[in-house]
Amino acid sequence: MKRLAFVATLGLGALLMSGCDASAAMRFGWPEGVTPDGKEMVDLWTWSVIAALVMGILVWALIFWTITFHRANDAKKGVFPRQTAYNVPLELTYTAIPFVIIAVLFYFTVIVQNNVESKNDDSKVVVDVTAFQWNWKFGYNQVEFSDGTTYNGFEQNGNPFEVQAQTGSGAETEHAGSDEGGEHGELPGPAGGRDDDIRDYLKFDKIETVGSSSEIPVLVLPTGKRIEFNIASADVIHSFWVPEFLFKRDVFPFPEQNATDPVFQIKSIDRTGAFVGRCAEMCGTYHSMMNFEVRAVAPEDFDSYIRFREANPGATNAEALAAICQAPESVTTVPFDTRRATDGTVGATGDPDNPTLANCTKKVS
Ligand SMILES: [Cu+2]
Repeated sequence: MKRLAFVATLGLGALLMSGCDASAAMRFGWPEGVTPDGKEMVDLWTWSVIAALVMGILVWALIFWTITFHRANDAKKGVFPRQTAYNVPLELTYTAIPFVIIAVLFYFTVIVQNNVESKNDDSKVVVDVTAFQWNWKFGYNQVEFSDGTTYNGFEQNGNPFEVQAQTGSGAETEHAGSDEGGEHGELPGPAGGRDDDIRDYLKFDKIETVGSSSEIPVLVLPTGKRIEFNIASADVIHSFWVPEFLFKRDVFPFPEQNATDPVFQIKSIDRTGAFVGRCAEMCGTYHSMMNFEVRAVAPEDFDSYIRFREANPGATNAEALAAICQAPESVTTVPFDTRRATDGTVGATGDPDNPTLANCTKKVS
């Protein structure tokens, strides 16, 4: 008993001294959600784990009680133990209790899921997300500025090859994503054996941010506003995942034929900062390097950002970020280094909680 108490104290001590605060410990390994939905999901997760732990402790206690106090001793050896089968009330009880537990978990899961998946027409920003092997393109389809004015950024539907041909070489780089060529940022090939000319579900916007093998795409979004994402893949199935949103959704090619819902919304992002995004569906060779970054900025900075990009169509995303005093490149992740060499700087390159530029004056266009 003494030894058991010692081991328990040691375990508890290790847990408490490992440096994680109480709220982090209660998330049981999940990141802190930065959206209202994320927080709701953390609560569901926390209570589900607690329910499982209570059940686990009960089962462990029964096991240890049995092996401690009901061991076969000399007096009991060879004696057939007392039989307790066919105790109908007891059997009904332990059938009913798990059923109640499952019903309660199911109830709260459905409530949270419906909340997370809820949509309305009140989005202030509509973003078109295009996933391709192996990067991302983000376009601003609709924006409602803080002063109530709106911006319509939708250009056209179509497949990338057609759009290139129509808009010429200037747009080629913009739409193709990579001016580098390499396998990392190349144009996607035909999908699912279908012809390219029916990829008319892909959307192209006036303001787009495209990742390449040398630059992580940074998607700038405002805090405190409902945001709609319209996701589509140009080739295989990808998955849009921002761990701190605690939400991921598969990105399909041909969403209609695949009977998937490509639209989801988040109610708001509750704080400024940089949040890494990843592809969460095994999509090929460079799947694990298919990262992006969500940069949540104050609404007025977001307005300035969009106006800057609108007024300076030739400017890069990095220049637009610098214009609102944000770090011009991603701070949460870096592009995959194809040289497979490292100088020790691979990983985070800045402070995700404060990715602003020091001593910087905002250029308001
Ligand atoms: Cu992918």
